[in-house]
Amino acid sequence: MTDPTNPGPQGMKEKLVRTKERWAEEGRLLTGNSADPQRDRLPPGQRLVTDWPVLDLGIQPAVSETAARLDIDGLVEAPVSLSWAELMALPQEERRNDIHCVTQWSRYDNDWRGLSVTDLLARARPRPEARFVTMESHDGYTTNLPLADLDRPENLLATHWEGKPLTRQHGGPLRLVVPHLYFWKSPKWIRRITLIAQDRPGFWEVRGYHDRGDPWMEERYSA
Ligand SMILES: Nc1nc2c(c(=O)[nH]1)N[C@H]1C(S)=C(S)[C@@H](COP(=O)(O)O)O[C@H]1N2
Ligand SMILES: [Mo]
Repeated sequence: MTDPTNPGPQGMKEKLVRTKERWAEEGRLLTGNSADPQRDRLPPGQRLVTDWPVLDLGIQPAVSETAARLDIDGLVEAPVSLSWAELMALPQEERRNDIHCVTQWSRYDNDWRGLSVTDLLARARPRPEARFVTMESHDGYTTNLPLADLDRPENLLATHWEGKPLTRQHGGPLRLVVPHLYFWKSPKWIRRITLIAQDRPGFWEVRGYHDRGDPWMEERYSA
């Protein structure tokens, strides 16, 4: 059930959120299988799409370039707070990866351009007690990760998709992409990454979704 301490942003589509909450309660789409990411490209219970579905809380904030900042704070030696211009002056990197959404669709070979997550984290100098992150977006969405799942070379703070600036509906101007976990762990319109010592579940994690969300283990829902 919805955690009253995490009611979610105002203006979200309550019915849609309630439906996804019910899926978690019912364990919908669970196959009970796991798979080996080295051998099976498609995780259990997923089906391949070639379009790119849009999923969010129904709030798609228009984030101007003056509003588009990124902060990395919390348990760090050197908090990072970068304007859009400062972010754009950093080296750009490319990644190609697959997307796996918990609502069952997967999409192969997405080409991204953006900023290295590992470089930005290194710049912030995490303190030894930092073990998790909580992330905030401009629509009020939050999600959490173990720091080790964020600090991986394949992750990207994406500004471009297939050579074009990331559209507003897909989280432009800046979104995180964490391809080894279900896509709800990849916040669109990202604003802040806070390093913390103890895990703090986010929007979907308090609504029955798994804390980690590994698609190969079919970690759709919490037990
Ligand atoms: N800020 C924000 N990020 C978000 C969401 C959201 O509602 N708000 N939804 C998540 C979910 S459930 C999915 S599946 C993906 C969808 O990204 P897409 O719309 O680009 O396919 O974004 C994730 N990141
Ligand atoms: Mo999702």
